[in-house]
This record gives sequence, structure tokens and C-alpha cells, in this order.
Amino acid sequence: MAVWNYTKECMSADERAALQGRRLHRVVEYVYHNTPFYRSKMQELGLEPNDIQTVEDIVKLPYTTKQDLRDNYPFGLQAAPKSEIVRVHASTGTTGKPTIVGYTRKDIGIWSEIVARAFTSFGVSRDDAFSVAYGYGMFTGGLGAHYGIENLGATVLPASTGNSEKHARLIHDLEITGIACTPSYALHLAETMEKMGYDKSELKLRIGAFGAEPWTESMRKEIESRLGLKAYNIYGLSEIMGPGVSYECECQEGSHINEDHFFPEIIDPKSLSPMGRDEVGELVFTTLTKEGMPLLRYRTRDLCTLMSGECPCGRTFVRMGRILGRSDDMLIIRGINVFPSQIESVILSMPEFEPQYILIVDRVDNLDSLQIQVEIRPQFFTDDVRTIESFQKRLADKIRSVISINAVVRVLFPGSIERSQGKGNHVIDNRILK
Ligand code: DLL
Repeated sequence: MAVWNYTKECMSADERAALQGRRLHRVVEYVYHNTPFYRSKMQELGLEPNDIQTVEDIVKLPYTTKQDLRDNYPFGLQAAPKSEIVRVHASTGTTGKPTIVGYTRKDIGIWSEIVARAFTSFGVSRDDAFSVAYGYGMFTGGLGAHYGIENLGATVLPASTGNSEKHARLIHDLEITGIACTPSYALHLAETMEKMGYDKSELKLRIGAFGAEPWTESMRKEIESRLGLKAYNIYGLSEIMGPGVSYECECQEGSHINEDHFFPEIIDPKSLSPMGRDEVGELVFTTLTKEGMPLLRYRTRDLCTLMSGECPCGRTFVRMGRILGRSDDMLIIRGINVFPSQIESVILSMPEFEPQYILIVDRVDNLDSLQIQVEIRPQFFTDDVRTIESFQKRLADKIRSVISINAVVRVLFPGSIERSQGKGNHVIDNRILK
């Protein structure tokens, strides 16, 4: 399959380390002189830019956290002068202050490059027509994907979210071949199309670029079979750039990180010490080329592995495993660590249920409880109470065997859970409110 930038994506390990070392030194020097926040952090550690010459020196640098961004809201970590900033995005965070990220013209160019690499690796070409149904308002998903696909030369339909029926009609009428959106929205779109009577065989859809929220292999299969396309993972975060920080290739064994622009590390989120290949920990990124808001050792909170071994696709960029959850998304129920994705996998292993569910965690008499509300698929729907109870029991048994928690399962009518246009929210934790 095609590679967008062979020189970079397939460079040798030695070449890459040398390039990263040079870029790391340059970015450290740049923030030292342009971001007072980093200068004082480095001074506290007795560090000067010349102390950072190779990638091995990265461990000397301080970490950056989301809290640092909040404390320096809105532009405190911005390194480029305002006159150089051509675009600003704001994070979708629901609590606290949004994260503001400014981009220079060069940043936007690099972003379009890395997204073009991603979509080329999904098999997209100039002959494709892609609908971008990530949100365009403030969020990085819409414009990030948009510029990259245009850069590649394919046609973009800037659908954004909402208006799903019109969108579905255009996917059919314009012979759209690809769609970029959250996995939650892909399912919603599939449902909308099914309701409107479109059969996937009448559509030209062949490639999906999904990300912005954790999703499982079972979700991939579900989306692929309902929309009749091949689903690829695209990962990113606004603080570092937006979509395109990493991307799957045709092998679909992890996502290649654009290592010439973002230097990844995996650390133990408690001790903060670096972890080895294939060990699950918190992903940390240092931007190597960013001008607007370069970040050193930014703690993403995303839990995954950096994988060992070479990828048969020929790209030499390191691969990250699927995001297992965010360290701040992890539920602790009766002392047991539970990721919503574990429950999603169990739900999707049963043909009776839609991938539409809500987890409600509560605390009654000092004891945590977990209720799983899940929609039944229309073809399994019945008003025979005993059949419904047997579905509930089977799901509860499977959940217990996977996470060792007795959950109460409530089966809901088809279509009763509100569909998400953007990132899905599957958890209501009432314990926080008490
Ligand atoms: O979600 C950027 C993006 C847009 C990525 C479109 C992919 C596609 P934020 O709103 O800052 O940026 O959220 C970033 O979303 O730290 C992860 O927790 C999660 N996330 C993003 N992509 C994936 C993915 C965008 N492919 C946060 N799989 C990240 C799992 C993802 N989680």
C-alpha cells in the first residue's frame, strides 16, 4: 500500500534518533527563550538548553500536565507571538477551563502532512470523496481531518456533526467513499441509514477513519459490518496537535506514531518512572517541531503500550497499542479497577445487545453499585419477561467473570438511549455528586 512520506515514515532507527535529538535540542532552546513557564521550570532543575543534546537526555526534562495548562490559561504556554498564530482551537473538556491551543502557519502545515500520512495509510487516494463528520466547532477533529484530506488531494464533504439524515442522503447521492467521525457517531449514522432504508450495498463507502474516543475490536467489527467499510484507527489530542498524532496501517496491529514530530514515552503514572516496551503505562509526548504551543513531556493520561518489534508494512515509526482507557476514566468500583471498554467488549460479545449502553455507578450504604443499562436489538425484542430476564442474567454472569463485580443489568427498548454526535459518554458516576 502507498506511503505518503517514505523518507520519514520508513527512516532507519539511527537516522530517526539523530533527527529527534537535533529537534529536541532545538525545541528545548526555543521554549527556554520563549515560554517563561518552561524557563523557570528548567532553572529550578538547574538545566540549560545545552544539557539536552540527544533523545536519551529527555528524562532530565520536567513533565507538563493538564493542570499546568489550566493554571496558565489561556495563552501562558504559548511560545509564538500572537501575530504568528493563525488558528486557535479549544478543547471539548466539560469540567474546568477549556484548553486553548494556538497554531502557527508552520504548525498547520505539519498537521496537514501528518493527517495526509494517516489517510494514505488507510488506503485513501485522490479518487476518494471523504465526509468529515467530526465537529468543526472549536474541536480539532473537523478541521484537522479536513486539511489533511485536502492536502492528500481527495475530495472533502465538511459534514460536521448533526443533521444526520441530510448527511446520510449525501453519502448515498454523492457516492462518498470514506467517512471520518467518532465510532459513536458512526453507529448513529449506521442506524439513521438503516431507518431511512438504505442498504449498505447501495453505498460506495469503503474506508472509515475513526477516533477521538476509546473503542474496542468488537466495536470495529460492528461498524464495519453495518456500514460496509474497513475501519481504521486515528489517534490524537488537541494539546499535542489534534487527529493524526498516530494512525493505523493496513496491518492494524497498533498505530504508528509520527515520531519525527512527537517523541513518545510510557511512564508509570504513580512513580513517573519510564517503562519498557509492551508495558501498559501512561503515554507522554514531547512535541519536536511545534511553534505555537510546544510541550515538553506532556502527560496525556491515556493508558497504552509502546509496542516492540517491526511492522510488516515497512513503516519504522513505533506503534502504540489501543488506548485501554484514560487514567482519569478508570472507574474504581469496590476497589476494583474497571475500564468502560472492558464492559463494552462483554456487551458486544452478545448478539442480543446494541453497542448502546450506560454505566451508572452509585454508592448505597457505603457500598459501590454498578448498574448497566443496555439496549436490546430490535430483532431480539420481546415482551416475554422471562426471555428478557435470561438475557439480563447472561450478561450479568459474563460481566462477573470478567471484572468480578455483580452488576445489575437493565435491558432497555431499542432506541431509548440518546445517540452521541461526538464523543460518546457512557458513564454516570453518582458517587462524585455525594
Ligand atoms: O479527540 C483529537 C482527535 C480528533 C483524535 C479526531 C482523533 C480523531 P481531544 O478532544 O483533545 O482531541 O481528546 C483527546 O481523546 O487523549 C484520548 O483520550 C482520546 N482519543 C483520541 N483519539 C483516540 C483513539 C481529539 N483513536 C483524547 N482511541 C485523547 C482512543 C482516543 N482514544
